[in-house]
Amino acid sequence: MRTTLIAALLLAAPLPALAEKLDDLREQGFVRIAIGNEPPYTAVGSDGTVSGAAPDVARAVFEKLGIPDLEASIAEYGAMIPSLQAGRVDVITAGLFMKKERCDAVAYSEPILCDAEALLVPAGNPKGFRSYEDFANQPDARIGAPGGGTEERLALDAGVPRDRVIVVPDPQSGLTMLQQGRIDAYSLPVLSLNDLLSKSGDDSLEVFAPVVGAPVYCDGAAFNKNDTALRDAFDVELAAMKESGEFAQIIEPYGFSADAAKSTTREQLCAAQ
Ligand code: 6CS
Repeated sequence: MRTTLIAALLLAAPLPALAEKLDDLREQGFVRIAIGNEPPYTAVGSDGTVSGAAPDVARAVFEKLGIPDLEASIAEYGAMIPSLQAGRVDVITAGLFMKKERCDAVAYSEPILCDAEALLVPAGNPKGFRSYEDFANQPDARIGAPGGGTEERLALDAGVPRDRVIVVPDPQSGLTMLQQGRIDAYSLPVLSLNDLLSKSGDDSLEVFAPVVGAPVYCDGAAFNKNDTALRDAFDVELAAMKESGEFAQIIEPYGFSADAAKSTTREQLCAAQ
């Protein structure tokens, strides 16, 4: 009898935490999200409107949880988790790819946006960049990548010296740095570079994808480890949207595959990289 009672009390424990957190957010009227401003994952219009596949999914889920709006703050990828842990944002909805070190630091939802890695290079790819190792093996090759981002980590892990992995603050800066010859290539996920190149109209550049040897990654919404009850409530609504087709209707116009996200799990992704 005693064990059953303790188990029942422990199982009941999350409910007050969830109810309290949801009440706080409903009272606040919005969820504070961290984004990167990297279309089609995330974007902030000139009028301040927030769009992109990640915020659009989050907006739909939180509406179902009774929180009608989002308040976005733009951050470098490497600053997003510290901001979440410090309580400056409620959730990261930015295409922050799941990998073990991040899965240890935050409470991810189930997968949302999946993509391969790519390189923006001069047309014809004259230096033959196909992998991050290629930059390590060419003594003067400089690769641009987001600070604290996956591509920066992949380049460093492939042996590219720190002084040849150039931190790029945002996609427009990366395009300009490449056009000016300050970097030899710029690395972001495929859909981000396709969007950047198509908007630039610069036919002297091309996208090489996928980067040989780099995994396909998926993101999830990333919650503070203390908010696993909120994360679980998010996942319930996300699963229902995946089942109903609403999830695909949101992300596929941006170029993402609903099937890719549905074909994997947080557990698999967090264990893999
Ligand atoms: O999760 C990351 O680190 C990467 N995600 C995106 C959507 N863009 C670049 C960034 O490095």
